[in-house]
Amino acid sequence: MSSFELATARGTLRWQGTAVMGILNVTPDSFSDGGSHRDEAEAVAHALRMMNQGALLIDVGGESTRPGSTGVTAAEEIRRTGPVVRRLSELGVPVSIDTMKPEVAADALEGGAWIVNDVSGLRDPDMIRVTAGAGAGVIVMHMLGEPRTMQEAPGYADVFAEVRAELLEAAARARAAGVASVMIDPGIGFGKTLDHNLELLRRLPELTADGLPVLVGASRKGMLGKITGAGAAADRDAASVAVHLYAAGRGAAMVRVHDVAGHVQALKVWQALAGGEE
Ligand code: HH2
Repeated sequence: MSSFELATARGTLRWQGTAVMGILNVTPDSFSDGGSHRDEAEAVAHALRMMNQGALLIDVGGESTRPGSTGVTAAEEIRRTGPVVRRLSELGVPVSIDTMKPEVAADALEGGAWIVNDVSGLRDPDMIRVTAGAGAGVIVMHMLGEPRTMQEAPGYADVFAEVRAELLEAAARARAAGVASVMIDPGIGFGKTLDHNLELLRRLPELTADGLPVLVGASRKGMLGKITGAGAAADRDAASVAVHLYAAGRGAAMVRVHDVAGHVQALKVWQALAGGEE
């Protein structure tokens, strides 16, 4: 089983095999859990529940990036995420901030966050500056276009080659600016058809071969609805476990999930079996 490490100024995350990142959306409109954790106390309680269930860290997001969403201002995003990030940090919970905005990242890092999770793949140069300045780690995700329009007929000449090249380029920019810990993520569902998503997942070993830890986030996403016919996002937890076990088998260092308990249980069994094969 591979070992991974993300060193940040706040602390170092170390793990073996595939770790679980718990999703905490403090938004009114996220596609699966929008509106359920708007109250600060409830959001913190949910995060602590996920940590008790075995999450390694909590990803706090204040802006939905579901297909078609139009975004919110930095001030509104900070209003949603700032207090929750601060409370979780006081409680010793490692937090990543899921944002495309340097102002929001800066506020979260000041409030104790360890890692910036940027679904726009560091398009804004200020994001790298803010992250490097705070000694934070970064997750670079691939997205084609922007959430409002990304699912309108996404096209690539070679999806795997393009996604890989963009991720490596952004990771190199971050490293050159002094960001020590970088994780990459192919961005399942972000400007991708079902076939694009499937190819990216099948070819994960080629992405992990580049030496950077790889995160996969397919939890409850539309591709799982397409495959299974499960229309409601909340009905896709078994499908989420299936896709993430597949990713674990292809070297994913971390999976980003809503159902932490189910994933931790499934990964323990999978790792007990797979570990014995080595
Ligand atoms: N997916 C979502 C949001 N952030 N970050 C990374 N690194 N990888 C992902 O796949 C990813 C992400 C979208 O899912 P969710 O947060 O559940 O929904 P919404 O954007 O509607 O809040």
